[in-house]
Amino acid sequence: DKQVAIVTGASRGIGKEIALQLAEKGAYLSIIGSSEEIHHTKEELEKQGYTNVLAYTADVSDENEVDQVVEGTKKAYGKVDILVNNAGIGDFKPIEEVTVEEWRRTYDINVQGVFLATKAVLPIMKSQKFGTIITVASDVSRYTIPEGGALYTSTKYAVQGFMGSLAQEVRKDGIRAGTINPGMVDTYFANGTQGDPEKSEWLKVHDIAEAVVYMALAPKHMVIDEMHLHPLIQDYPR
Ligand code: NJP
Repeated sequence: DKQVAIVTGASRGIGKEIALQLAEKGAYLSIIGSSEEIHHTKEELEKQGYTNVLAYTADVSDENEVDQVVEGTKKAYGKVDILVNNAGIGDFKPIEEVTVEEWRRTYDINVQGVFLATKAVLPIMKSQKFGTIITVASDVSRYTIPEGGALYTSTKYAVQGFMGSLAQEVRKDGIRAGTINPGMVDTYFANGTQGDPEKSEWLKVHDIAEAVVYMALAPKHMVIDEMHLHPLIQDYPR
């Protein structure tokens, strides 16, 4: 049976690789990014022979746009088996330099975005009596970042709590919910450049995507609550 997956933040970085690896496993995809770049991801997937891909320019913090993606996916493929809440942003600076707008925008994307996509897929997953919801949170949900990390860290603690409680709420409906918690990954995150030689020892996008695929396609009787993955060179007191 084909698996239908929605992946948010698939324009680049981790989400793009998750989309590719799910496509390699035969999944039908809906991919979301806030920029036009999402259509390039679709083109790249098509070039590799993966043609069951719907691409949406949508902001995960916008309820109507998220609802349209989920409705469009259900209409095209008839179901939704997997939701990967991957879209996220981070900006690191001392808290007194963070504006209220930056605070709100980070919460809108990192926290409200997870809430909205989850809320939109739940009725479909409940009617199927099956579904897997995975949120790419962060390894920082276990520790603190001493310099400039208060805003970002707080959003990832929030989604960790959200997903933990959600998992218990939806278990009776046959739905699994869990988090993938990466440490430093070589992507465009926080104004970075993917492939930067200085990040040679960081995790790579395929490391995280493999963990997501493992969780998403795990046997139905098994629940993986959370996975924490970080580079050997990175560790913090836990
Ligand atoms: O970052 P990046 P990652 N609506 O910047 C999309 C977490 N994480 O892959 O909007 C919809 O390369 C954006 O697409 P576009 C992190 O918190 C990372 O590293 O079109 N999509 C792009 O595809 C995040 O949750 C590290 O530009 C939106 C993607 O999000 C996840 O990993 C460490 C959007 C971001 O790609 C993926 O981040 C960690 C919106 N409003 C956690 N805004 C790390 N890299 O070190 C952005 O602990 N996107």
